[in-house]
Amino acid sequence: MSDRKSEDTKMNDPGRRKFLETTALAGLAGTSFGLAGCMKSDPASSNGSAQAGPGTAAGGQTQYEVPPGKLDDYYLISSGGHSGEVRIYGCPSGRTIKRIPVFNIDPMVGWGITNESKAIMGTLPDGQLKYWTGDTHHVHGSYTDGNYDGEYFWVNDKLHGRVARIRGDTFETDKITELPNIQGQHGLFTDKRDPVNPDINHTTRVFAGAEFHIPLPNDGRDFDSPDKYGCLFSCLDANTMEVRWQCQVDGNMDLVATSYDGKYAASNQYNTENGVHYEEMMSAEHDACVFFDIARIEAAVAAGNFITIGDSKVPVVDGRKSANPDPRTALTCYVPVPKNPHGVNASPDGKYFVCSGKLSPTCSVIDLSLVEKWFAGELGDPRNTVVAEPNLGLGPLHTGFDGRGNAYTTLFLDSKIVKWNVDAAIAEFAGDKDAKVIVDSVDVHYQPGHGYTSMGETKNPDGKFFNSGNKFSKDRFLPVGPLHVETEQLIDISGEKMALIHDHTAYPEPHDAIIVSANLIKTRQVYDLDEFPDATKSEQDSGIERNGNRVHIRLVSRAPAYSLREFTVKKGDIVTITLTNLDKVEDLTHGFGIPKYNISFIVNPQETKSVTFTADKPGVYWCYCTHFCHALHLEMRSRMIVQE
Ligand code: RUQ
Ligand code: CUA
Ligand code: CA
Repeated sequence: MSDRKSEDTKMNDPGRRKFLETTALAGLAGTSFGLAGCMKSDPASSNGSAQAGPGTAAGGQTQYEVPPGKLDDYYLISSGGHSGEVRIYGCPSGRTIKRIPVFNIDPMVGWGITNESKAIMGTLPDGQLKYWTGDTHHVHGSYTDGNYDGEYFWVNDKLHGRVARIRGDTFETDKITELPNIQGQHGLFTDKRDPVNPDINHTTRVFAGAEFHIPLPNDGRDFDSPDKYGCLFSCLDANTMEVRWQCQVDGNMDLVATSYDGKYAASNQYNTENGVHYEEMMSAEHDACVFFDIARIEAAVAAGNFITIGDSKVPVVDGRKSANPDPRTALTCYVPVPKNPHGVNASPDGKYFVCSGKLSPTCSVIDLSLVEKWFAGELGDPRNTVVAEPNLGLGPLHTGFDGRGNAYTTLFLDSKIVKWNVDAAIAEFAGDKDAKVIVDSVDVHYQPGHGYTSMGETKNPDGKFFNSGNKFSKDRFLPVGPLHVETEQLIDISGEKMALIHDHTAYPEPHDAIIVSANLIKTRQVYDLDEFPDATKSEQDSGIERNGNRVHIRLVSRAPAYSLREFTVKKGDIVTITLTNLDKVEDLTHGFGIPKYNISFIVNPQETKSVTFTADKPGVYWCYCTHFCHALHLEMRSRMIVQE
């Protein structure tokens, strides 16, 4: 067993940390980022990891422990990056509770294998999956009155430009939409209220920002004329998952935030230069945060002021600066912020959007009431919407809030979380030299990307926890070869000082997540047979139906047996097996695997799923239950005979 204490000492060795930071900076200097030039001495005090923070009870046990038999207080719903999945962790324990296949194939549940999941993922005319890779970054939930209602969660696929919806009652993906004429679907956020009808106080739209500019349409034209490429912001209907409209912008888009009053969505832009190489993308001192006036865009669509692009029927409005010279009619407002900014986050009081500077050591605080003034033609320069720009440290990426007026920003290069006071930052920006902006900082291990607080993206932040999603773990866990696991670190933010509580591992590579109070989520553990039109309702109804060379096997499972002990098909038959699990007991899931046929899936209590394959290999195949279900689980088999 390794010695925790000596590891802590090792990590707190200042020489070691310096080495890391210097290496990171040297790497950047080598690519002429020129960060050293804008780096003052680190304003965040270096107080090291608070290993014995608040919450350490007598006896060495901490209040954060979730003892056997007890449940976590929160669901931490996280993206899984290029695994293409979404994960659920318990918080504060850090225990992995579920991996939800979304854009990937998952042979455990049969995602990408069953006909039902293939229909959601999308198939080509030959029935093969169109894509089975994805890259998930941002998970956001449905809201009612500014709070999570637990009904749905959405996640982006940066790789193929898609948005998926996950049901909050079963935590399974139910719809996937591919967005037309975009690439690099990165930022995603749900709306929280209707901009026109305030009685609609729940989520009805999902916004998606595209990061890469491409020829419009991308059919081979203009490939060598990047100045003609374009980038579209998309709005999906949260209910139907159809794309309602798109808005063309100057530059690209990175992350997305939405206002609590429903009026605005915004996206930070790191490439207002429209560059194709990184030197070009970082040539300007300011990029922008672009605001979308949702009501005006929808009025423009209703008035027919749109085009369509290529084969897509989706209305596209023009949000480029040249098309919007008058703020009083403009669809978009471009607020200049330094420099290649990354995340944009909404403060829970509904007042501010905070854009992290990434290549600038600052965060820009944008006042939404001033954005409204700009759109009313009363502000002039959109830069006047910026009410604070505190200097926080190197590589600020994402910001969370505690509901007590403090913000917590991840510093990628400094490997720190810095806690700062928003009002003090505003006072400092207005000239108050004594404003105490930085409240505290804590080291994380290492290079944090996203950071987010418990309930911090709702009107009801509870100010208890901040999770730091770190991009490098190096020596934090037992090494397992070249690929290290990622570290997620939980920090207690309930006091004045932050306290690092624990590390947990995360398989590469989580980006953003949300921390949702467990009492807001209501899941179901047993399906209803009637939800599945093709369910087989009893053993007597199971059997074989043949129609030419198409054979349909109806099977039911009830522990410890399948309804058919054997079934016979002929070589060349196209076989569909529909399996209904008649067990009603919670947690009584069965599996179904067919050797040599690449078939494996599970059926939960009262669930029906199907698979289709060509019986091209004669012989005997023991279809067996893959999911441990009963004392006779091993005996739970059916024999498929494929006749020559
Ligand atoms: S990103 S590390 Cu894909 Cu949300 Cu910022
Ligand atoms: Cu049924 Cu194992
Ligand atoms: Ca730039």
